[in-house]
Amino acid sequence: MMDKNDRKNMSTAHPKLIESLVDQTPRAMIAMLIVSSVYCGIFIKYIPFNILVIWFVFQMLLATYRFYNVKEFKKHLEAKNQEKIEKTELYFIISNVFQAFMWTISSILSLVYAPQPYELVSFVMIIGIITASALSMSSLYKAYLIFFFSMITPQIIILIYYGEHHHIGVAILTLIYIPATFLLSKAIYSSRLSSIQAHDDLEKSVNKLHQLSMIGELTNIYNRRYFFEIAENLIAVAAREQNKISLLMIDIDYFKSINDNYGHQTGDFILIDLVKEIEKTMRKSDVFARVGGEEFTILLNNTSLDGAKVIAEKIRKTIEDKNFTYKTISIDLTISIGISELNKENTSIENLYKQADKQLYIAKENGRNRASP
Ligand code: GH3
Ligand code: MG
Ligand code: MG
Repeated sequence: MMDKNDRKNMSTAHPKLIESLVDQTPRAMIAMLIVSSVYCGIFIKYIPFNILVIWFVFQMLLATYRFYNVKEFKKHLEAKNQEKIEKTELYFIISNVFQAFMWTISSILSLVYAPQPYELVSFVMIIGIITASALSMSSLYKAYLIFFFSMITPQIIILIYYGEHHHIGVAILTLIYIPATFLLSKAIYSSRLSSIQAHDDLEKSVNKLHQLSMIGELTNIYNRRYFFEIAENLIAVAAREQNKISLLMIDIDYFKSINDNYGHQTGDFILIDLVKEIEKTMRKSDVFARVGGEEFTILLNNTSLDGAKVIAEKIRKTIEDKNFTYKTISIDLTISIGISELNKENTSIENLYKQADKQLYIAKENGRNRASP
């Protein structure tokens, strides 16, 4: 299902479409200046020099503006500023209408100053520009259509009203050319959009897969690998900001005998229920993970050893008091907890983990159902 955000994004161009436009623009502008020079070269014999120079200077100004326009697009895309992107898109469209106006001027100049059939030369040039622009501009389809019609409409008018009879043939050619170019640009646009969408879908799937790989199968909490990844980052931040971090290592007492007495399925159920019970006692900033079959860790952010002892005791008591029931079976169980703290000796997650494991062993040795130290 689409959410509101998706729908809002649909009404404006996909950022990647704008990126592709941004990529194409410099090449398109260089090509435009080359074509403009060729036009000047061909018509310099007929059109007054001053007029040609003014016309060419305007084309250069336009190209300069378009380079600036690209820079604006890049800046606002980076800042994800939708409002500014839309505004830049509008300026892009206006600059294209101006560009169409410049080419219309060029064909009027050739009509006025050059002998027949020179206006055909400028007509063919304009048709070429429209076709090439389908490549560079189709990413912003709306902008392309506006450009297309502001280029082609004056040409049709000029050909029909000011040309000789044979120009009617050219007008008909234009009528065939219009739908063809329309379909061409639409096809380019659609294929770009669908490849971008396919890429987006793939990215989403990869992210989802990554998420799933972080989470354990049975209990739906973070797995060992992700725990080490996230713990490393949190410890780096804590070391920099001189925050306290503590680690609890939890192991179920005599869990093997529960499996042996009631079956593995009962054991699995208890694991799931135990996780839910522990989660209730936790804060948002704590990182809870299953690091072994029936072994769990909780990384306690902003918590000293003394604070961790209080939390460990709370968890221990909760599990001791809880009566686990599966089908008709009622089971009491206890846990042991090893605690360690980030300090001068324990500076890495590996040290912290080793230390907590050592303390867990001591808790087991001292009779289980307890935390150590
Ligand atoms: P203690 O920790 O108190 O020393 O005794 P224990 O019986 O819990 O011993 P230990 O921690 O060494 O054994 C862990 C047992 O947990 C072994 C295995 O049968 C069981 N176990 C591990 N993973 C799972 C699991 O995913 N599901 C079930 N049902 N049992 C598991
Ligand atoms: Mg164990
Ligand atoms: Mg155990």
